[in-house]
Amino acid sequence: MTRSEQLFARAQELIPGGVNSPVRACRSVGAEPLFITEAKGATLTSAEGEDFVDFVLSWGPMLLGHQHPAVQEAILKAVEKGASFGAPCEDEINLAEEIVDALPGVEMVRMVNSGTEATMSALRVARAFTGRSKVLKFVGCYHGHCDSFLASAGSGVATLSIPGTPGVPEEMVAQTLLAPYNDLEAVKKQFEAAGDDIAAVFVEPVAGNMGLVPPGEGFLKGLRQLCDEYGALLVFDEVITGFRVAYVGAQGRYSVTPDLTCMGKIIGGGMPVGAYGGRGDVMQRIAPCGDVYQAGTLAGNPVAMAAGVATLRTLKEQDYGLLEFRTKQFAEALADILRGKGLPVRLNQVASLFTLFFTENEVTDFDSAATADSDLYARFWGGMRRKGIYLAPSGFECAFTSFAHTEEDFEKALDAAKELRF
Ligand code: KE4
Repeated sequence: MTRSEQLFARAQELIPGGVNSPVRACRSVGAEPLFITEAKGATLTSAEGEDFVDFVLSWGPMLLGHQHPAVQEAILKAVEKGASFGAPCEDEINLAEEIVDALPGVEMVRMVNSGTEATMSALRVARAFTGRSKVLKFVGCYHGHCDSFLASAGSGVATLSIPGTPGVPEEMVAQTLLAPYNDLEAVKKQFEAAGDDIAAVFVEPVAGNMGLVPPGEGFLKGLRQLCDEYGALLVFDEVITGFRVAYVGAQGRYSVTPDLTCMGKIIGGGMPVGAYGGRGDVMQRIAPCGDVYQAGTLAGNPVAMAAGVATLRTLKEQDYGLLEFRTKQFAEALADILRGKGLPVRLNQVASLFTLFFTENEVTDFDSAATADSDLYARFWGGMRRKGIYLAPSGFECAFTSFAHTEEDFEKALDAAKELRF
């Protein structure tokens, strides 16, 4: 037994499935997880002492790579002054300032501890502000594990083929309306049928939880128009895309301004942070300013805020265009190698995010993503991991690159792919 196998056996006795988040269990690729002991730059080291080039990056946060010196120093400095105060600290303002300066749609922001908390709180304030109860989401988009968003969700819900989650009351699900991603006509129909009841449209402005699916021409603008027409709030879930598809987020990249924005991942630099923000008049409804209650013992934690501030200030100086170009070259080379082996491959890429779908079809929504061959993905994934390349253990996720990935890292992954046998 390897050390990871031993640890996983022990974990399964104590933790459901041996993991604290289902996607880590690697079930859909027929494998067991590696336990990680250390991460630096773009390298993960497993409990066996083996190194892996990391294309998961903690599911997105580590855009600067692991242990970036500025972030590491900020964390260590902050922790020397105390782990938590339960009272305001200056870095909460500094992080809020960086976010408000960067994202066109954010005038005020509230910190929370995860992406899930961000989306569930944004939904609450959207309902309060509009006085309406329904929410429209897209099939295959994932907005965390709050009840309202678990209808036809992506990520682990899709990977594990969980149709709806027991424990979510029917009445709750009845408040959630669905439309296929990139299908404005379907959204229009939902508004025509229930426009007066729809509080908000939640969307991943670039979908990352059915694999990577970019918004089609005019899709986000069309959502903006429909929300305006019917008085609903447009909410961008930028938990993955914020500070990744551009420093100014997807809202800056595609020039569509949402009413509210949900954030997470990168803004905490690897620490557990989420946030939601947006129009001042909406955000002012939140207590203690207004009447919508939302709170958190550890929200605005000083160590997490310091990591976030250092991350965003460092990212501001990075060349996003260059990383996008390098990622494109790498992803296209990887796709070509696999096509050269006779495999059907569709590549979707935006900035430092990409997914290789093992299908002939263009992938524009969940149904087309689901035509990808999951057995082929599992074999690709297993072969790559055996050669030291760490990819997301599901075809319904995206691959992430970082400013820490070197040309050697990319070469290593391409060499690994060349040696694969299917
Ligand atoms: P968290 O609660 O996991 O911090 O964030 C939820 C969330 C919200 N919105 C989007 C667009 C997200 O991608 C996520 C979380 N993403 C998953 C997988 N892509 C994180 C990994 C996991 O669940 O363990």
